[in-house]
Amino acid sequence: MAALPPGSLFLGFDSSTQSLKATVLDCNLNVIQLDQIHFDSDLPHYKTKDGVYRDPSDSGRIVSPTLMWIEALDLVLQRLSKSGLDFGKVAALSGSGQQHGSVYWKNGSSSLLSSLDSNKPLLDQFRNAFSISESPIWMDSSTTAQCREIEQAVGGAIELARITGSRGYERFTGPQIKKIFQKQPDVYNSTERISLVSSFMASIFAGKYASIDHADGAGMNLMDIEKKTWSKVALEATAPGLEEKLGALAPAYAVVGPIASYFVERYKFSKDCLVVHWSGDNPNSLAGLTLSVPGDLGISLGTSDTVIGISSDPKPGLEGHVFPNPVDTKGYMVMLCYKNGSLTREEVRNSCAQSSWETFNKLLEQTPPLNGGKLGFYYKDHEILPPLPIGFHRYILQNFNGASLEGVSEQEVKEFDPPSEVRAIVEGQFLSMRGHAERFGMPVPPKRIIATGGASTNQSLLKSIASVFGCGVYTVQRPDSASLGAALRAAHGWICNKNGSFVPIANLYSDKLEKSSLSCKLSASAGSDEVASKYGVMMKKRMEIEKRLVEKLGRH
Ligand code: 5FX
Repeated sequence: MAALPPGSLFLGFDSSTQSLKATVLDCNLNVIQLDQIHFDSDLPHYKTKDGVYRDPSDSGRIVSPTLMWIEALDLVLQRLSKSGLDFGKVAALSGSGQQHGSVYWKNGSSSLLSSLDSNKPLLDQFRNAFSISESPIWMDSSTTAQCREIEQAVGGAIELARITGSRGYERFTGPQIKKIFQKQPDVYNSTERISLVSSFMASIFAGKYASIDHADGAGMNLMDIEKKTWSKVALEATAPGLEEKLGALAPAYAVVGPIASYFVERYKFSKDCLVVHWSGDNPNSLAGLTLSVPGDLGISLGTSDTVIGISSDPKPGLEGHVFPNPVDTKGYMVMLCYKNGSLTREEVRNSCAQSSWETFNKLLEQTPPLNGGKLGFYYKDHEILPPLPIGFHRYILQNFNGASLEGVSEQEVKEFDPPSEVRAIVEGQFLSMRGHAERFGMPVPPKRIIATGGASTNQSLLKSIASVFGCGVYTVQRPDSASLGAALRAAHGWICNKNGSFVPIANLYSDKLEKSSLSCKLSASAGSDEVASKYGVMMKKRMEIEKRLVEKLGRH
């Protein structure tokens, strides 16, 4: 097998909701440089809040300006260059895109992509490239009607999940495309290509339309996850002439092509630098966290909280998602996604802990595990899992001793005292993850959990995860697993290309993991089995209450 050439660098990006990050790895897989553009503060003229626009006139519609992502790209490259990065050493680049978000290229834009003028900023050249200037993103929840229509047309929600890995989800790209086709048919007809955020950014770097990769493509309700081709029935249920607008799919480890001359001339990249297909942030996090066997669970605590794992034999159902594994030719990754993550924890921190994480952690640590039977459901935003609207719901379990649910009943209450409220949101979020992970067939207890994302630096949260799940919680050196994973995948794509066929990704790091930026350490030891088993009983009650809430209030 070819080795990574000495002195070579691998560049990974993460085009996420709130920022564009870049991570540079050397050939020993150590991070040597990082940079980041924050959309709200670095590009204030777009007037985004948390990187998005929430449309007050269309409930649940959440979009981001497509051009902002392009301007951020030029800016992050300028910053990397100013801080001394020699782009000429970059052997390959790849990236992560926030999943599901879509970009609509206007008829004729392919020639624009292939003839960029390196004397001009990217922004000036792409002003007229899109048929829609605001890209729908993963936070959008305005397409419930389209989800139900697509499910019905393919034979039901379970059938759509069996084919595409997920039932109809509002944020998935198929329902978003269907809404555009229904509400703005002229716009749909004037679109020659639809990209995901991932393949959109790859297209700019390659100077031609990049394929959607199999892992991110599974987040669209359009791809047959077994065959890894577009599903005819899902395409037909979504919009006419769609296959042509989507282009062919490709494995994530394949190469789109060499970097466009624009970047060679303007930033002095080598003309041999390869653009490896970009993928979704979650698939790339799986790579960056080096999750490799069933039983390894990744929990990302960020704007959205996600749980990811590996499965050789997934059973797609009404909850969770199944995607092809982005760094393997076989096997799948499974994922649960919560919209209410850090922003909702912050809301409780502000109302109960004087806006201070220190106070929040103190309150959490001073309350007992299981919270005296207090259970809470906190949705500051429309939740994805379960599909519930904005609202907080609090219950006290009567006669709860953790041994069984016999004789246990719940009483709904209006509020908790601040310490109980803090523990209720934390335990509630982790109990929900455990409950849904178990129901989805992820191994119980997990072998190990690797925590990542901004809030994974909070030791008190990690301790709670360890005691709710009953296993050790590890952390990686860097919380930005998506851009690190993208840089690692750039190296993986380079090796696969050099080798002329697929190479297992572990070959890249098996002899140097401990010495590389990919290593992880135990941050919270498994709590007691007794406590974990009591949490198991509490979790069952929580799932019962959740089911009733969905029946009463859920999006159907
Ligand atoms: C996954 O399905 C999601 O919607 C989110 O985790 C986005 O990927 C966040 F960028």
